Amino acid sequence: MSKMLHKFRGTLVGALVGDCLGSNYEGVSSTLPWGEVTDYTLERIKDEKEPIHYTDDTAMTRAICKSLTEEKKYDNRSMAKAFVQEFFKEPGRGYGAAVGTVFKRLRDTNPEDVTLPARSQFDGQGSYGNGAAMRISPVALYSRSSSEVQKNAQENALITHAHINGVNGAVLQAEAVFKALPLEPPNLNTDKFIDDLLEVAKKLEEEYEESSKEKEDGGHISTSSPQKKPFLYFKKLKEMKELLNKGETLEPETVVETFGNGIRAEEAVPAAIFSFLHKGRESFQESVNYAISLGGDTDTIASMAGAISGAYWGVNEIPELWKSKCEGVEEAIEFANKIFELKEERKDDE
Ligand code: R7I
Ligand code: MG
Ligand code: MG
Ligand code: MG
Repeated sequence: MSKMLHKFRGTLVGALVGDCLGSNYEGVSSTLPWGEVTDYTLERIKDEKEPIHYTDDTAMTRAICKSLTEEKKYDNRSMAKAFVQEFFKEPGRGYGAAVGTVFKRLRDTNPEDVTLPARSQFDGQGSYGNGAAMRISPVALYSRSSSEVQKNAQENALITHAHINGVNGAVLQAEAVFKALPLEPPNLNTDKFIDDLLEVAKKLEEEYEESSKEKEDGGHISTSSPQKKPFLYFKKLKEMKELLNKGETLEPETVVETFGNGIRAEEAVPAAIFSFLHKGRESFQESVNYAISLGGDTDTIASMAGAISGAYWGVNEIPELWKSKCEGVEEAIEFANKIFELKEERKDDE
């Protein structure tokens, strides 16, 4: 099997097992003792008779895979339709409290512009939840360049998340997966990885400043323009670089103080990238366990850390126990195969 196919499978299976295992703790307010997490993920799940269910993070990831492989291209209308279908088929997968409104509006009004309903969320500021970032890994697999990753991730995020932090969180998570794919473990240059992401964050945040300025210059400050919070991800990535260069194992508390562990994209995405860079260099398993130990939005942080770490390590490095216990592993592998084929075909039209 080609090394890259192995990594495509690792990405989708990694995202899946992170979601399934993390969901056991979603919403715990504090960090979790390492022993508690490993006792659950490496011992207690052995006795599970039923498969460990996936949540909305995976449901939406699968919807993206379905759209890509059916259309054989990136198409935002088809993405929106796939999300709506998936949501109404299984609304009980643990979706964010507000995003259901977007799906209802999409279904009931069938707008020409599928990003319209998301823009009226939260009094017009749009959602800054991590729901766009949590599902984005297939977009990173499908896209051929950083600029394609950014464009597709942004479009995809806008279907549900209009707030700049929700959107940019998805773009950075997609870029992290994209940049992990060509790396050859165990040699991970964390400074280089962060520097590349810093460049992306800087560009995104400058573009946003530029567009806010244009709005003001036009003498019209839109009430629907998202709250200004300049260079938020850039700042967090800078802090991440400093923390990682301390060269010691970092207590989850320190990480949570620095990045947060909540449902906001600006917290969960840095927490996930950090889990990969800090622990994913050792193994896939450590990365996911560490992400869970941060507490808070554990399914989502572990799923995003799992996607990046799976892109880095490949599917064979994901514990067999996890693959045998989580619901939907076969489908994740099939989708990875199909997206891999699709990308191979698209190579020829370059
Ligand atoms: O972002 P979203 O899809 O939720 C994803 C999360 C993940 O943890 C999943 O595992 C699942 O559990 O949910 O859904 P949204 O409803 O758009 O956002 C999630 C939550 O973030 C909202 O329900 C709000 O509590 C909060 N939130 C906001 N609160 C105030 N103002 C998001 N945006 C805002 C805001 O602008
Ligand atoms: Mg979830
Ligand atoms: Mg939830
Ligand atoms: Mg979650």
